Amino acid sequence: MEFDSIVTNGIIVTASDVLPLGIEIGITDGKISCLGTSLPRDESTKIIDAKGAYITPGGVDSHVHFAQDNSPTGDNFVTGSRSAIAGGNTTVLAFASQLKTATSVLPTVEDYHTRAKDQSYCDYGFHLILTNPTPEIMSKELPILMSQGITSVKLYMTYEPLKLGDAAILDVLMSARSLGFTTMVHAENSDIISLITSRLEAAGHSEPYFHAISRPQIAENEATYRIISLAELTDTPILIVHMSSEVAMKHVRKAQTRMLPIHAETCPQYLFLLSERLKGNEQDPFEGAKCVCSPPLRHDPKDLDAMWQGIANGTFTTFSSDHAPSTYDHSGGKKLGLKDGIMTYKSIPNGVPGVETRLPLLFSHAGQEKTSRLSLQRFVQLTSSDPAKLYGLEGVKGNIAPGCDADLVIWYPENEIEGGVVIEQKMLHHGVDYTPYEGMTVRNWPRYTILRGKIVWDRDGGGVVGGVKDGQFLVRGKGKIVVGKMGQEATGMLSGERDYWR
Ligand code: DUC
Ligand code: ZN
Ligand code: ZN
Repeated sequence: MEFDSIVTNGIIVTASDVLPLGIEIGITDGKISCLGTSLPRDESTKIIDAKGAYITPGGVDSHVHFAQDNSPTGDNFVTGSRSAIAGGNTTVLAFASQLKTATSVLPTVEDYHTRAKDQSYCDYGFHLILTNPTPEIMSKELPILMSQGITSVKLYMTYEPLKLGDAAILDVLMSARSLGFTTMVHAENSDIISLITSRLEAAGHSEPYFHAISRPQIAENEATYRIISLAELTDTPILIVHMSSEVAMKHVRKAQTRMLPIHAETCPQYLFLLSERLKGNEQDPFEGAKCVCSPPLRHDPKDLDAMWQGIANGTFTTFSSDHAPSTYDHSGGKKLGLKDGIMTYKSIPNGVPGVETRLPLLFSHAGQEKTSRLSLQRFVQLTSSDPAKLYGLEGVKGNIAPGCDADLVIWYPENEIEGGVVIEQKMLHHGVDYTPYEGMTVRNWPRYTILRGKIVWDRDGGGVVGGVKDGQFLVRGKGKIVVGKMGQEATGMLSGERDYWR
């Protein structure tokens, strides 16, 4: 057997195993053709030496916002995907967002295709944000999109221009059940947030810190319980995105214990950052705007610990960046919330950047030591293999196995980077002008990112060495249920009771 390249001298980590040092990866035509020892080679075979370091699958960041109209100042596909590969990602799933007034989503998706085509350093796909799921869209257009590889949607339970009421959510869940697309949900109670927001406004509390006060954990808790109930009623798998609080996470855990197909995602900001970051400082009282995201950063270190527990014990299926790129020092970015010296948290665009730092931040805590917060296998599950399964990329992405795309991250040998890597805005490749992780130290960083057999990131040999035409649109299949199963009666229902109305 002839290989185009062989990755040698590394420790391969998959979702299930940490293989012994020295198993080699043979790559042909951009795909992994075999794993083995002493693979045959000749002078034409390219040898990539991992120098004894860990090798993990290329990251699948299943929740990023690139080139969306509501964040015009940050990343387009070129800068966002450039940042992605520099942080070890080979796949991103971004969003195509329907306007509430749009009665067809096909032009929306076409538009997003033009925003990405030939402008991506890594492979990419789209989730569709549904803000107006008309019967026509659900019955005629969703099947078309699914046949074109867009097999997931995101729904919002909050934000006036985006949110759906329970009736519309139920309609979408019923069609998800019959068509087989994956449904992601932003779960926060909109009316709780509105009530507190108007009362804060009346009391003159408008600084960025009050963003966290306006969206208490109970808002996430209620909406999480509600969406799980709607999913249970309709027997539909869901994924609750960007979870931030233990109370809400416990509903997920409980549902999973009952084998309901309820998946959950958390993000770096909910493992590493607290609401005190929303307070400004003397030099810049508005600086907290950099950390405005929703759900908001929580108040107590115990909140972070609870999310870490969900990471380790399997409650979370995916760990995504929710990279939401708004430039800080820009009148159309975060500074929309600062006019004539008056701070208005309500007007600050939501979200933090993080596509490049996601993998190094989590990898820093993954390992086989007692002090590790998660195993290396969990790291792989959360960051690549499970998002690939959930979003219809199993067998293609997220695994180091024959037949899969040769998408790999080669890290530095442990302890080779003395003192670790200090995260600084100036070393990152995104189009945003800050990182919320400035000054934090991570123990390792991707030395190489390999996309379908090609080195696209070589930290010591030129940095970004891939091109904007390297990334391909991924025609995804139907997502797989990773947790639980369908086909159970909802609590209190008789066997077969749903058949009366389904
Ligand atoms: N939801 C997201 O998914 N990202 C950023 C902000 C938000 O509300
Ligand atoms: Zn959201
Ligand atoms: Zn998001």
